[in-house]
Amino acid sequence: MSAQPIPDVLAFPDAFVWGAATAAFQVEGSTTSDGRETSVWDTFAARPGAVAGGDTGDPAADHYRRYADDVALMRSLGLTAYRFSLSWPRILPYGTPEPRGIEFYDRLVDRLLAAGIQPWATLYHWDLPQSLEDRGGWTARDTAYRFAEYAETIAARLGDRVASWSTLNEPWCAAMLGYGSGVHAPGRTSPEGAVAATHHLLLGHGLAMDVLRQHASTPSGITLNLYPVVADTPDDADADAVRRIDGLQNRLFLDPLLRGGYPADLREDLSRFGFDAVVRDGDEAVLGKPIDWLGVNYYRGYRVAGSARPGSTPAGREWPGADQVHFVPDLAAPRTDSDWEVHPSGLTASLLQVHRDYPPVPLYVTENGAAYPDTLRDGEVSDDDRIAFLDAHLRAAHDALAHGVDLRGYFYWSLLDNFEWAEGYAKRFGLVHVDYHTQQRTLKRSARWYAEVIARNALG
Ligand code: IFM
Repeated sequence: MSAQPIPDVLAFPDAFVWGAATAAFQVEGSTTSDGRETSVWDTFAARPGAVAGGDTGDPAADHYRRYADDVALMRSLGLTAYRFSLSWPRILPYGTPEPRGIEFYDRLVDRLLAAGIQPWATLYHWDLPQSLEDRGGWTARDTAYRFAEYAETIAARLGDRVASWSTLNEPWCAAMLGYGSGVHAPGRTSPEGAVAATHHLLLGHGLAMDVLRQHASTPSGITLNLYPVVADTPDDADADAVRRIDGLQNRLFLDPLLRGGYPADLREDLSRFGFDAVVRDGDEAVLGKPIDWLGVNYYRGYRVAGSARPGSTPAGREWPGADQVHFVPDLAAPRTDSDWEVHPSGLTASLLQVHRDYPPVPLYVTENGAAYPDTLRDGEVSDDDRIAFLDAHLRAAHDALAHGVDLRGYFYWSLLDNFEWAEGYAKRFGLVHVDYHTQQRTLKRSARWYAEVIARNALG
């Protein structure tokens, strides 16, 4: 049989959603305006050495004040959706609704709708109010209930207009980096804390799903950062390393959300960190409330081994119970400015993993993107590296479609250059370059390239 020719033009399905994403703390700035409470990220960034360059949430991209201009930029690119997050400390500081914070999102949503852009709102992208962290943060079960209260406050107000809701963004990061390795806020380093935070975040998700069902008729889901994990060799020890890392990164979240319970092997691995004690009878039914879609954030894959290999890095504290695992670098792969290997086929692999191993659920790539050392010269940012990244990953997304994956949209991370957490402002992920001194926006070459893809609904 002759091989099928690869078509020059790869068309995406009708109504495919083309978006770009941001998150409140990363773009808004104005961290002390309009009654906003301090978040864990404000506190963490103030800690010497926690964030590169001593950067903080100000000025970010000043999106809180410039959102209308930013919506005009989105419109000029032809985006059909904008994925942003809502700031809990602006909306419900110290547990009391703050009209000025709520009105900001009201205006943003209305502005998007007027521009013909679907508002995709995420309830939690890591900016926990500090007063809740002071009461235990996500290690405390009560935070899940406070999260549902917050969801109710904002869904009651925006439920009639938000096109799609997400409860959490990347709970793995919030739990494991925030409470395990401590490289993210609140900067705690306890495996027990990381495990408790994982469960309480997911419990909060389930409780918030109920709230969203009451206040919104539009689809609701959750966003996970999934990584395809492969073994360095066929050894049993390497296979066990895959089991552990795939378990902690992917199955620990996918199974309770889509299959009604935590995987038995992980329950066993994590029992020494008190997992069984935090998961109460009946909780898994709450975690498994039906979702309308699943968001997949994809950046890279992992090659793992059960012992040290040349150039490998041992698993850190963000991998509770996986102390023997080593991450093996792919020296041949190109790297982004974050030093992440570029593996476009890993996007197809992650989407296929969900498609193959779980009950059917519509999928969206809710984040995918890369930092590169962009320079603004004569009013231009010639980021051909980012165009190559985008092109390769969109081809990988298309490949997933060709394999029957129910993929409904793609969001580039990020619309704007922004605060890249512990890396501060040094890493630029945006389609739009931001001069942090003047706040001038400049469309990068990749933005124009992406706009052409959107206009044609096709690559090539
Ligand atoms: O900037 C982050 C975002 O907040 C969550 N996903 C990964 C991005 C790049 O690191």
